[in-house]
Amino acid sequence: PWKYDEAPQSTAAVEIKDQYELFIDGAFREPEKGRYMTSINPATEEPLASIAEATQQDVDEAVQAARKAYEKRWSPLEAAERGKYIFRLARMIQERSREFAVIESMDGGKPIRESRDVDIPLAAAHFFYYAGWADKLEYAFPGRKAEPLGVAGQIIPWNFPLLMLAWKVAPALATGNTVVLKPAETTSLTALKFAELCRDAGLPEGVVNIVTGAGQTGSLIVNHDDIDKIAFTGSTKVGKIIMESLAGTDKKYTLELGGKGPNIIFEDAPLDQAVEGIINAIFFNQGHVCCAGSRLLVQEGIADHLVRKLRDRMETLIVGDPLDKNTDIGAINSEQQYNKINEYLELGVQEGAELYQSSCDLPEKGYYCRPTLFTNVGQSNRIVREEIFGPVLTIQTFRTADEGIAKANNTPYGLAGGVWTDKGSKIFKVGSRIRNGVVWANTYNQFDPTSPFGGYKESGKGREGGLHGLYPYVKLNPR
Ligand code: TXE
Repeated sequence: PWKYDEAPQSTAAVEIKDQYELFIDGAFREPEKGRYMTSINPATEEPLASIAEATQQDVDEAVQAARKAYEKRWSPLEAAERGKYIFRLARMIQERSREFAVIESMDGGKPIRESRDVDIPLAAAHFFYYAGWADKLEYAFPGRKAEPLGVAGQIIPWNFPLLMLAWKVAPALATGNTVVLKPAETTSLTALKFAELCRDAGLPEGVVNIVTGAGQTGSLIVNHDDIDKIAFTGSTKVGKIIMESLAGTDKKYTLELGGKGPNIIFEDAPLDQAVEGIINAIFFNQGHVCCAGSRLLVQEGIADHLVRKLRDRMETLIVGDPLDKNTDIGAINSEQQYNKINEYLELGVQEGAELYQSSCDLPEKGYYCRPTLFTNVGQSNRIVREEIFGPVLTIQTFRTADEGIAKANNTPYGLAGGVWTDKGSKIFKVGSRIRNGVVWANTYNQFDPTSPFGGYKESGKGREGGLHGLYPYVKLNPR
């Protein structure tokens, strides 16, 4: 669905350099302290590239460049001209989508089919969508004048690297802000490739700055005095630290944090379709998805039958090389995440749950994990309450809709979930009582640049996407 039209495809070879620099004020430059981190290819455990680590002076320079660009070059520009640049970036992502997809899969471990068909086209779609808003803000905010905030500091995670960049950069630019963005340390390459596009598109210098580094660099951005807005996607733990750091400042912020999505299957659901939906909900992107349907809630009468069908379907999933077009489940993003998932697998067994894993072969090297089901779990089990962020599904049953809803809501999180039933009225009744930012009906993981996304409770603050995604980047004044 994201293939807007056929953009002429660049035939350039996919290039991964040995070393990547910071992108500040329209040019690539070495980090002030000369420090570099190594990005590992999780499918092979081999080093992929060295990535610059930005320290205080680099972040200062990036913020200064963004401030100057905001005042002199970007906010004074005609809105329609800003829109043209954003369109150009969208188009360039389309043209280079093959290269982006391969780099994304090598750097992060996700199956090439997903980066090719979802991540990259959807990233382009966000730039197209927000480009369209640039000169129509008076219609987005009738009767009010929407002014940019200034410099936005944006920190993104490793599960959808280019897509998360698009979620954040496109609305910021469309509303006249400039950007200092930090990608996640394990997946910086597509953001740096995007930096090349900004340069080649002739985007005014300093409008987009990419500073790479670990959490320390992120916290330099969060605490920088000359940044007006923070947009963060990542763990609830870091989200809380950021919220505390920002208390008492007048920086605006949005946080998109963790989740433990309930996927509720009623007895009258179309079961074959539901099985596909359950598989997609938890195994898409190795389960590294904040809105993953990681808690399956099944109505009692069909539970045994559904679990059997699910196991059969899991046996057909191919786990392996992210660059192989047949692969369903790629590599776990990092050694750290791989260890975290394995600790949860052990914990689940200790908690008394019954573990089932598909019997597929795994490559000898690389961080791979078999698709996993846990049955015989209780509401108080940590594997039910905590975000695992891997291909691990817990299964609970319920008798009545009320019980299903109560279980769905019994979590510190509230990001997304699904409801499966043949009855339209039930979808609306149940859906409206689930305290999640998104509830899908008879489907899962549908994303669209026009739809807002964001959570309740510990899943975050604010909304990104759609018209709502413009709000965090503007101050509204009377006309
Ligand atoms: O996340 P972090 P991690 C969850 C998921 C995962 C767990 C840990 O459960 O297993 O978090 O992942 C930057 N100030 N999610 O440790 O640390 C960091 O450099 C400012 C869910 O990788 O939150 C990276 O760019 N920034 C989530 C980004 O924050 C800081 C996606 C995310 O890293 C920082 C990712 C600090 N003090 C993980 N510390 C989702 N909602 O999709 C780190 N960072």
